[in-house]
Amino acid sequence: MKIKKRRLSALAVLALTASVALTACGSDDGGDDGDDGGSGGGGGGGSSSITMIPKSLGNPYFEASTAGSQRAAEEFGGQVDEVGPTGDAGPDSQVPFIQTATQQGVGALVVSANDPTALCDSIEQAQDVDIKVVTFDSDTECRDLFVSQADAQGIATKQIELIADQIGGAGDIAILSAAANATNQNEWIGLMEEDLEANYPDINLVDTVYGDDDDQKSFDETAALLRANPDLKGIVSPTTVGIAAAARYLSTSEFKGKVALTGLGAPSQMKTFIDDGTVTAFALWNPDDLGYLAAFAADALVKGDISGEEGDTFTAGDLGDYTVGADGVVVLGDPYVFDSSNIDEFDF
Ligand code: RAM
Repeated sequence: MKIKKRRLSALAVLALTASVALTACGSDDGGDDGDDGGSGGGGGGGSSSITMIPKSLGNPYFEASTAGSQRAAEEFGGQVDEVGPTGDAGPDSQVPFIQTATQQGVGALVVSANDPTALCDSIEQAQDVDIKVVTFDSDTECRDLFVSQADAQGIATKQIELIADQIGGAGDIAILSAAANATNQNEWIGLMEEDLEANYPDINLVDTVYGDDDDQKSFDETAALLRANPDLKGIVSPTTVGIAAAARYLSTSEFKGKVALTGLGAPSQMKTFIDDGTVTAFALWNPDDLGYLAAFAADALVKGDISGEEGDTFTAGDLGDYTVGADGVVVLGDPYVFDSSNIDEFDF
């Protein structure tokens, strides 16, 4: 088991919440709060200043990944500042933050992209002035490296395996996704569809809906799905925001225990729903480790230790050594399944 337990203490969460709140104050207009840490690019061996841009602020998943990257920066002697859209995960919602960081002359951007192509003009402008660009969690078609949480095929297969098991291998299911353009969710959905087609003739995917990684929208979409599909046997939600909102809806509805729910969830958000029997099992990786690895990868690029070529190697602190694979992808590890036997051991 590669996943690290108990990485995020209650104290760290408090400190993180405070730092994210402070950063967010200057974020809505593109993050130009005048504090870029003053450290510049750090190319050629200095300290790396990194701007971390999640899909949106306020998602506990990204709060954990930012905490991981800030912990990494303490270890390699750099700085990570988080900026990003508040609530709007639209395709180009991250562009102003990339532009501001470019003007500030940071060393690297670490981005979870809301769209595979919409950020590319601004990312290429950053690269033109030698800013290194690492995507993590959700990729773009333009970047130096993608730090992937796990193999996409493995993530897709695991979720279908879980739902098939939970509905007895037959029946109608639906997907509750994040934003309609999200690179990561769309790749997983495509692979889940292929897996269903090839291996599960008795399971029908009847609908895919989008909650935009917004809690209320995800909750409402769950209610609408169940109204529109009275025979639904299960829901797969490949987003931590979606699965938590769907679980909240199911937990007080007549469908609790009758409609299965699985997908990708944060144990801290899902514990209540495992404990009350709404959900039996779901998967994820450690988002704190993902941010930690992405920051070390960015630092290695800024310092010129790697260029992002296949075969490049670098050390990511206590996670150990990583090798850049084909297409500039670095993989954190395998997805991990959480259920009532282990949920109490995790706090991210
Ligand atoms: C949400 C985001 C993120 C995804 C996780 C599983 O927090 O959509 O991109 O990786 O869920």
